[in-house]
Amino acid sequence: MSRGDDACHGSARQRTMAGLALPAHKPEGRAFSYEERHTMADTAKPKSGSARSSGSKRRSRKDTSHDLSKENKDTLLDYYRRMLYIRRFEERTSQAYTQARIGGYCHLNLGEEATVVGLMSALRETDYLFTNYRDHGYAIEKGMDPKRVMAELYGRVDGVAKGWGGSMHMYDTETRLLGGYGIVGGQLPLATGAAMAVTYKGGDEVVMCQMGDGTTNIGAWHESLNIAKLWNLPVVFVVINNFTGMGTTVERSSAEPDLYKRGSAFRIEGERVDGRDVLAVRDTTTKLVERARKEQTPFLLEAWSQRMKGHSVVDPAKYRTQEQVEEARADENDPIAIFDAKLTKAGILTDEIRDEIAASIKESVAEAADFAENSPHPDVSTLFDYTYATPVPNESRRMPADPVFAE
Ligand SMILES: Cc1ncc(C[n+]2csc(CCOP(=O)(O)OP(=O)(O)O)c2C)c(N)n1
Ligand SMILES: [Mg+2]
Repeated sequence: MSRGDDACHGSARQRTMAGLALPAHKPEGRAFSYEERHTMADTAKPKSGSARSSGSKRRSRKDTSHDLSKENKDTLLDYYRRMLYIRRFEERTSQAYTQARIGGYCHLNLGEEATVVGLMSALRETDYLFTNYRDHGYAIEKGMDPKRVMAELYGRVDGVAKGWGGSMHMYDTETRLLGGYGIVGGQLPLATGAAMAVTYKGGDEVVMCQMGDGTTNIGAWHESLNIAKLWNLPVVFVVINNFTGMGTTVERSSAEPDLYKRGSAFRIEGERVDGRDVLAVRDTTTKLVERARKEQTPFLLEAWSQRMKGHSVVDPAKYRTQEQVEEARADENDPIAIFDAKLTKAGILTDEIRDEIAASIKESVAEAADFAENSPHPDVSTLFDYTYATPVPNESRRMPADPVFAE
């Protein structure tokens, strides 16, 4: 067992000392293979045997390609534009972070653009959204002004949360994104509570609760799914499976690595979708969201895709081999390259349109960065303004070392 294994799971000695007869972690624990990931989209319906055993009896890759002639061309180009917007916005964010213009933690949606756009295309404006810390793309897609999202990243007063939240805490009651949460699983009980409020008030809104694969082993997962089903709440739990929680693979952390099945203990129906395919995500999500609205009951959706970079901007992702990194960034896994090829083949996306879209996005993202750069930092006198729900006697705006604290 390596040092890393000890650090994560406790050494054999520690387990003995604790008087526990726990088995050592399975040494064969591993990530899904490339082939397994490719065949995952076939496994939307529960079946015997997990993806783990699929190596020996590989299924043929299902053709999930949509008949584009039935789609509105402008809508398809809009999806393309929105996905590319998130890509360029996140690249600019990464650049600003490495230039120390953005501080704190910072996690990007690179590689998840089709999932973000597909999910958001299935929601009504009045539906609610809760996400984890990987929230920039969702904020833009839910309707927040990208300039204000960038200003939030820069920690400036014009940010959506006045610069106090930063990357992980996008929040806006108007567009109904009720946060960005840095605590893994923190959003689940809140989303469940929001769905209860909707039911209590007799509304027809649906709550979407986004999270990562690593979140499905947190206590709040079990508590929230249980209550959501028990009380028949209109919430769609969405697991973004990028196969890793920081550096730990799904295979290593989940006894049931087919995550869409994880709702079965609560009798919550689950589906899995190829998160690189924007139309597949839109369709599957629309089906579940509308069922949640009509049937007033929760659903579970797993969307899988690859993380193009490390866990956060500063993570060099040394736990992945060069081959795995190349695989994650390859055109055949890149949701934008996949959609570009599809639209080009169908004659919908031409060189001229592509250039036009690219140029307008470049301009808009640059504008967002300029706006953030020119927005003021919050004044130090506002330091305590949003700390307490009710006013506290800090009119003096004195700092912690000042006498008011010594009284
Ligand atoms: C309760 C809690 N435990 C641990 C952490 C540290 N942590 C931050 S992100 C993360 C991994 C989460 O992975 P996943 O849910 O798969 O989301 P992803 O980053 O892959 O999108 C961990 C363990 C935390 N923020 N909160
Ligand atoms: Mg993950």
